Amino acid sequence: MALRIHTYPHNPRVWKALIAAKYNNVKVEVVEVQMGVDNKTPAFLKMNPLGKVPVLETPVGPVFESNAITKYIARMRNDTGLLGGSFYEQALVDQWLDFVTNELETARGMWLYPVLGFFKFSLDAYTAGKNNTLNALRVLNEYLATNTFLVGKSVTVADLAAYTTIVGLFTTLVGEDERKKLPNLVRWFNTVGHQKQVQAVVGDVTFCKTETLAKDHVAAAESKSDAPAAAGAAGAKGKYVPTPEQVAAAAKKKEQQQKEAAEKAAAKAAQAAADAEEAEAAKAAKVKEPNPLDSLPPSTMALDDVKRKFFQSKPFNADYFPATFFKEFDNAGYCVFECKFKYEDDLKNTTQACNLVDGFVNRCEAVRKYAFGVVHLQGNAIAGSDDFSSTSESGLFIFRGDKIIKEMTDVDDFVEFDWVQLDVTNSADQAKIVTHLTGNKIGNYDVFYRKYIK
Ligand SMILES: N[C@@H](CCC(=O)N[C@@H](CS)C(=O)NCC(=O)O)C(=O)O
Repeated sequence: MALRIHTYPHNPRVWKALIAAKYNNVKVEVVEVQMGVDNKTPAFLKMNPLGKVPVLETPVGPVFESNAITKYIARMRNDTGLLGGSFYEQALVDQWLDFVTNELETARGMWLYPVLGFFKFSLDAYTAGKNNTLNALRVLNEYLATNTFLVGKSVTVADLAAYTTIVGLFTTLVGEDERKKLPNLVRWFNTVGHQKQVQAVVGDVTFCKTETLAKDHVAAAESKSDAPAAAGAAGAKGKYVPTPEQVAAAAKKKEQQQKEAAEKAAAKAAQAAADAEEAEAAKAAKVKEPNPLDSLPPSTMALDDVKRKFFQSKPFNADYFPATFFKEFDNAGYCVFECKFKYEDDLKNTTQACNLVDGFVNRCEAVRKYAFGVVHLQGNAIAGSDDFSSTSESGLFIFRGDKIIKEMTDVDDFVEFDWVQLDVTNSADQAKIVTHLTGNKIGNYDVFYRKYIK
């Protein structure tokens, strides 16, 4: 029997389990639950007496609680490392899972659920929910200043739980201004979100510009002064009971106040949108700081030409570097560096090693304008398996100027590599350049994954 997960569609608590299933290549059938109906049946209550989703049906019995479900699926394959490597890493995975559930999810619910119309708005709950959520996000942001992922060097279920919980925050509540204060968290969010397994389940995420308020939020704040009158109208024995006319007049007054509040909120929202547009336009108009690389003496070689000539045939023009590049290379205007990833232990799992390369290449976006690079994985093919052993990662970059460019040293991964400058006039170094860009082997190892930064 295949695993079956019972849930309503687009449930973030289920996303983390489905993403883990993608990493582990585990088939999970999604059984759609009509809330309030299917989850109240005796058969469902037998699987989860609380009548809550998700529930996972396994060949030996049901499992409820989304973290337990996610860990069950993560445990089905050891080599993907979704539960952490060492004993200590496993504890850290549990630490962050508990943090997400207890510190982030609870607070997020208090802030988000009134906006989604699940609960009535309450100012106290809103204030506590928002403050506690932002505080938890600040803790994550601080931690991610020096860590690429929550645990170790690759994605674990801790990242999946945090990511799927934060999606709703970034799309609905945590607006642009707040996100600017959380740069490490946003960088991590984008890195996790770019993983193909995450994309396959969650897809692209559109960030909100400003916080969405609950419909009854503004109205509740405006009508707070009515509270004593409403209490007086409760009509308990021996207390003042208003006449039907007074009730009608109070209702009319309240309706008028709500109308005014709605108009005020709409005007405020329009003003906020206009302000945001103005700020955007001002930002676009602001003259960009000149990049010193743009004021270098003109070069006889254009990187765009190098890229175009190298890729003019598919997958690349193998003759271009040996036959043309070394003759045309402008030694005064460019430099070439070889790089080697320092932590081979992190490459033991082939899928994760490929993910690491993809993440690094994604983070090199700003590098492309002034560089051409390649990164690859090499190792020993294991007979009868898609995996490789003794994997290492290395690469090569041609940079504008005479040293490694700032755009590169700004990339988080930069410090995880050893960098050595190559001499383009030296034939041994020329051979290295050709091998990095086009070779099928590095030493005795097969190059099995290669990405260009172009
Ligand atoms: N801690 C549980 C929470 C489950 C939960 O609250 N599920 C909600 C939907 S996301 C539910 O089924 N609510 C239905 C109800 O309370 O009747 C988990 O992580 O699985």
